[in-house]
Amino acid sequence: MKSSTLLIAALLAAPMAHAHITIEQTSAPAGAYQKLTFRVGHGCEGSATSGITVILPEAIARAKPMPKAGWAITIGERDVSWKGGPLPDAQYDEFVMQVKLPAAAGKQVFKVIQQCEKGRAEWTPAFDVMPPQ
Ligand SMILES: [Cu+2]
Repeated sequence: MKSSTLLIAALLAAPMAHAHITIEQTSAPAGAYQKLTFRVGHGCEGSATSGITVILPEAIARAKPMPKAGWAITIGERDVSWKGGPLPDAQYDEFVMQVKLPAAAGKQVFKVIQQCEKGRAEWTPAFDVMPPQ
């Protein structure tokens, strides 16, 4: 049973070594038109990424995604999706959008669903809206 215990320990530790899906930019003033770059550091436990859906926080009304070769974009009421690739687990890529930040300062949390050829993962990257300048 010792080897299975080690395997479980390795699986629990593995995600900590990754970048997950994060937002490159960290903060900007309220009311600004802001570029957000969602960074995809790996797939789903080795499986290639075939889709990314970004669900907007309540305070952000809409987003304009940047076109991306090899990926089809869908713009929904509260979300933006890219489907295509696939992006191999061993490669890195970025998905970009522009949003209008809310008038009030505060932390905005996005929900990102990563769809892979096998399995999926969910992330909650955050962005800080600073007081207007
Ligand atoms: Cu990770």
